[in-house]
Amino acid sequence: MVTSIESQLLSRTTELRAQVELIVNSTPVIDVHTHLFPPEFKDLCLYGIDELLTYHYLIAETFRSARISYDQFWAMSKTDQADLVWKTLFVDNTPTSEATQGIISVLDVFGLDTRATNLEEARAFFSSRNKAEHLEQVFDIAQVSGVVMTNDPFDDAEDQLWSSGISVDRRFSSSLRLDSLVNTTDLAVSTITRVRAFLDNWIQRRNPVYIALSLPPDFNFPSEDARDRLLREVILPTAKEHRLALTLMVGARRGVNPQLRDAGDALGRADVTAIERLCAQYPEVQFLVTFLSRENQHELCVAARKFSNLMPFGCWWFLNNPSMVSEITRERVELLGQSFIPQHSDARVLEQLIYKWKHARRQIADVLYDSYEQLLHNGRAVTREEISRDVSRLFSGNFNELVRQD
Ligand code: RAT
Ligand code: ZN
Repeated sequence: MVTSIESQLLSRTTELRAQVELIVNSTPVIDVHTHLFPPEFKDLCLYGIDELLTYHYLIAETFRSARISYDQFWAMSKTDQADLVWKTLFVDNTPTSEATQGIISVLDVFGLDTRATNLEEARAFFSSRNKAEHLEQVFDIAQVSGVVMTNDPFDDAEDQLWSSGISVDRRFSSSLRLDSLVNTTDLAVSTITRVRAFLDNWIQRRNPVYIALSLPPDFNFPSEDARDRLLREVILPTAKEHRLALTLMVGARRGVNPQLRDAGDALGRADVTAIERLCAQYPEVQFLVTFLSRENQHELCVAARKFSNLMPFGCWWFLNNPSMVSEITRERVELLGQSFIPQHSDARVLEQLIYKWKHARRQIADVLYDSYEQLLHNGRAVTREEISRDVSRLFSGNFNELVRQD
């Protein structure tokens, strides 16, 4: 029986909201930027309550309330650090920040006591888990179909694991992260040639889905510095030759407080026109771009309207809070329709996939509902199939199209 389009239209707002929530919560997502590794990477694969609580986002927050020196904290074992984070942020204070709410979401999903006074129960639960089964369950709960790792070709620990002949879980794609190259290489001409050969070889062996680089707020293009030369002579030609997209993450101010170690980075407003010039000069390269400063978000949307090889993605790091995700996703929907990638998790610990995607989906569903409701108000109702098509495009279609290498 053929049903008429009229009968499929979601013209009642209660039904529309229910369908948007159902579709957003059940559509699998490709997580386009994480720091996760599969179990085959042994100690690099982080999971469990101690890793969750010693996440650098939570360490920074702990120092705001606990009376402890940096030296004392770093001298503690991971278990003791986790105990201190729990006591400080979850027992002595109410966990209202996004990073603390994330822990609550994870404990809750596994039926663990979110008001516990210590970590005994949570530790017993996570250590009883079979790693492989746990991974399946986490991917299933988070509705994540694949994740992109962050792979440093100059990291010895990673290199040893790759070279030991492991076969990597197919849901984990590699990416070629070049921060350490840009920060350390001396730029003799011979080095440029050698670096290109090294990268060609790495790409052939590890098959990354893109090349990535994080950049400071003062990033400019063109410019007279060594980074510019690396971009022009190594990174962009390599991206072109291997038909790989270039992911640029702009606005990180590294080591603002080195005593905080990984938690010591901050952000700064950057210049979006540098990205416009890159997109204009390299029209054959696809650029996936995210900015860390809230102030750059609207400019990035406008730049993306001008360059179809520019794909805005994610609400990165300090922007991965409900209020920011809501605001940024709204301006993207209003300026770009469905031609962007709304979020990535940046997860470092496996179970973070659960909360980062649960929280992001809630904001994304709200924004999409509001835009369909507005469309209805303006005279056009949507169907379930149209919502599914839109969400699939946002959650995986745009990325798949961009990294397709045919
Ligand atoms: O969000 C983070 O965990 C940061 O520390 C960074 O890793 C950032 O996401 C990056 O990839 O540089
Ligand atoms: Zn990251």
